[in-house]
Amino acid sequence: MLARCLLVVALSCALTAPATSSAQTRLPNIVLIFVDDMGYSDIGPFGNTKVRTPHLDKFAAEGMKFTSFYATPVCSMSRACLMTGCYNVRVSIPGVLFPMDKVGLNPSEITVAEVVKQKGYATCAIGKWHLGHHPEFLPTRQGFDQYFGIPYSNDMGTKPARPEFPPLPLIRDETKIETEPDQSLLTRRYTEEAIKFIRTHRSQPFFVYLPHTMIHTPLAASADFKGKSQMGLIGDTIEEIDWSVGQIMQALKDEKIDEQTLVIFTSDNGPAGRSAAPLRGNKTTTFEGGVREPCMMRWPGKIPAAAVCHEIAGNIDVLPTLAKIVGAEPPQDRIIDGREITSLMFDPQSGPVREVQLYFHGSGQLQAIRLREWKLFLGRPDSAGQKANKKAVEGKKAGGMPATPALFNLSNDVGETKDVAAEHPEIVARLRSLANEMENEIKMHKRPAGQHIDT
Ligand SMILES: [Ca+2]
Repeated sequence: MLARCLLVVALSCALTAPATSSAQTRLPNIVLIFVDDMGYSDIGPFGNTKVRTPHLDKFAAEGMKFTSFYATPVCSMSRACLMTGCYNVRVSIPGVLFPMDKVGLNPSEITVAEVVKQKGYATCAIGKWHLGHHPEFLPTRQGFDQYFGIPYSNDMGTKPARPEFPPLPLIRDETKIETEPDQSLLTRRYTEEAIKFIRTHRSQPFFVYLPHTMIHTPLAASADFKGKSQMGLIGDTIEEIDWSVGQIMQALKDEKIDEQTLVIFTSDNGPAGRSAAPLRGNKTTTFEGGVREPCMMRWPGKIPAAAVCHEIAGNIDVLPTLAKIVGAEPPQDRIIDGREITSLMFDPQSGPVREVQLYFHGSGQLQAIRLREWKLFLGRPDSAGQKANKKAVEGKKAGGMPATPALFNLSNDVGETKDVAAEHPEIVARLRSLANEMENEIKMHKRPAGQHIDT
């Protein structure tokens, strides 16, 4: 009887063996595409009808769009969030790092690359790092096996006209291999590097982090794209990014690993000097147009196709989410602000994971807080951040930061047009109190940036 039972068990195991074959139990590859300065409505899946983004349209049809996915108003702070799972203020990374700065992401921070490396992932960063350009801060010191790219923004060189800056460096790993590279070729070169890495590491789990230099100014597109869009040079660069996505998806298909690969596509902040309509404001502001980004995720068989998730999520959730997916421990010895959002990825109707979002300005000032549908601008006294915000949006019909508390209901007013603070004093009080509490906690438990010491 026992023998017969064992035989039945053995047979049933044999019959179900394909479900546990190595191809299906292998940890998924991860490709994280992070565009610079791409606004909420810059691509077809998020309502742009001028640019042609067929590859991103297909991506949306095969994956999930996130409509409340938060970055921050400017470059370095978003990358700090993405790499650490924390608000940038907690890890003391300012809004934007410059070539003369001596600070960078502290080498003691545990990045998302270091998290997946616990599980043996091959890792590479290709593009704009912007978390410190001194050797001790480079991607190769933060969990990435390889690095290729420009370590900060592409307007921080001697062209177009910033004589105070050194020539823009193009770095491989930790070595400067070129200066002032032809920027019209960057999207293409980054894409080729990513595809080479994918093909070389097809037989092991890999993590490709691809933070594009485009579509940050000075804009540049290769000859195949320049002058081809209906939206000027910015449209050309967007269409080239779309091409890049298509090339990467094709490489994954060619290698027969696209079904074992999670691809995430998003951006670091709102559009520079352009509209993010229907959102208010743009880059540098804490209006939705400055910080709410297009985001899509694709993982066949795991993430439902043509799905939309409206719940709050953002850059700070990427590290805990990828840790969950690869079965690694997120850092236990420090506070992580983000949450793992796999429940949303697998079922967008499964209910909120994170109900609160804090809106820090590049100056470090906490300017607003969102709790579910309610967003409160704290209306703090005139500060550097408030002045900077006002300056940034003047003449763009966005208006400056509200000088007194202003409440918006994002569920019916995503454009932040109607201040309803006077009608809901109890919600204003609750959100103000929550903001103070969360800000104080971060101040108490913030961690220092890395400090470069000249030798
Ligand atoms: Ca940016």
